[in-house]
Amino acid sequence: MHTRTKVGIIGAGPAGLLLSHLLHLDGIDSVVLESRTREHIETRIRAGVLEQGTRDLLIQSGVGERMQREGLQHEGCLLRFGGETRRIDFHALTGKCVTVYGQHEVVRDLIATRLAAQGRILFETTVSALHGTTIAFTQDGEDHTLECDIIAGCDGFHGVTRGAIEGLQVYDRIYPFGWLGILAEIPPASEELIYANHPDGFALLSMRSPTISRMYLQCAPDEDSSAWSADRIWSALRTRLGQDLPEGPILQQSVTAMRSFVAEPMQTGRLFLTGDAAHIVPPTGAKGMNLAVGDVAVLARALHAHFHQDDDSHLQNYGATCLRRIWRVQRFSWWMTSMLHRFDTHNDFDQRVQVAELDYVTTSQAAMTTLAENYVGLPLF
Ligand code: RFL
Ligand code: PHB
Repeated sequence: MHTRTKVGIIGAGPAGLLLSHLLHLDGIDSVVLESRTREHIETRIRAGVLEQGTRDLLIQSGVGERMQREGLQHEGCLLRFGGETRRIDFHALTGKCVTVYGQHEVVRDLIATRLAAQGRILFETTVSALHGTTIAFTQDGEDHTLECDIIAGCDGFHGVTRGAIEGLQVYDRIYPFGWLGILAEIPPASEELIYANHPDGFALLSMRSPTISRMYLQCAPDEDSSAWSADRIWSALRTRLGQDLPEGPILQQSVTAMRSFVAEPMQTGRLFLTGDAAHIVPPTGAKGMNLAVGDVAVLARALHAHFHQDDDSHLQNYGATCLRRIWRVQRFSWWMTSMLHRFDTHNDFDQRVQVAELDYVTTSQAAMTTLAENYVGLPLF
């Protein structure tokens, strides 16, 4: 099979799906190629916090209805350290909130909307190579090509498109720890997220719904998640979060390594990278999916100018526009990670400085505002 489209989108994560949706609303044809099954990507548990700008974009583009009904609006979060709990009031400090709504729910909403509009998403279709503006892919064991005007590399951190960028430079930092993520069938033990810095390591209490909790524990980066029995998990959560927790079935547990990574440039010729294909952040700031959405908003605007106004200036500046924001978000994610985790290399002095920083960040109006305005999301443009 040899077909063509205006924009060939590789990857049906939040980035690729949202891009194809925004392009459709703008009358621009696209095809999404996704190596996994629909079921796999609709049940993959990942991010859970949407910035205000992400929420607004989903609503404005007509895919926010279920999120508005089922998502949980959070006006603040709690930081726990040294036996104390301090609250950051996002809404009072910035006038904005975040929404707790699973990434896989966003993915589900986008897939349903695209398919209802006869959008083309090819599942179980793996892209093997790019030849200029031709995408080579395999489906049901057969080789095919897709001819495009523009290619969007939305294929995540392990994708193939980053390798096609000319003069690629990589900037990264690998952290000496990972997160054990747990999905449990218990009502959230707090109305707001709790970020805890404890001598045994970081812990985070989050949620997906009034009956499902999502929690994380700092662990070794290469830790085998099966080494964590249910008893060990509940006991570590209670100790580190410093509060009692009801126990319930653990539905899922897995370990994620932590790293900061930026690839520059984000474009070559007619290929443009978005989301995790170009950058990843440690999850402490809850930024990964939001950054992907930010890139897509910039790319959709640039493609509008390209296809409808014969103006390529936005496309030429795509990477530079995104990278300015990406580096600020990298800084925030690195800072939150450094402030909240235990590092083997820290001595008593470093630990006291860390506690002093948490004390400052939760008492100074200026410092609380800094945290809050980054957490709810910096402006998209
Ligand atoms: P995705 O979601 O990885 O999607 C890429 C898609 O491309 C497909 N693919 C290919 N398809 C065809 N051919 C190929 N050769 C292909 N290679 C790959 C893949 O199958 C996949 O479906 O990237 P995208 O769209 O850029 O989205 C990025 C986000 O998924 C990611 O940044 C977030 O999940 C990060 N993240 C968080 N982000 C937030 O904004 N808020 C959070 O609270 C948050 N918490 C998290 C997180 C990520 C976590 N993990 C598991 C890494 C918590 C965790 C634990
Ligand atoms: C989540 O709910 O999965 C979550 C929340 C906040 C984070 C990271 C992950 O910082």
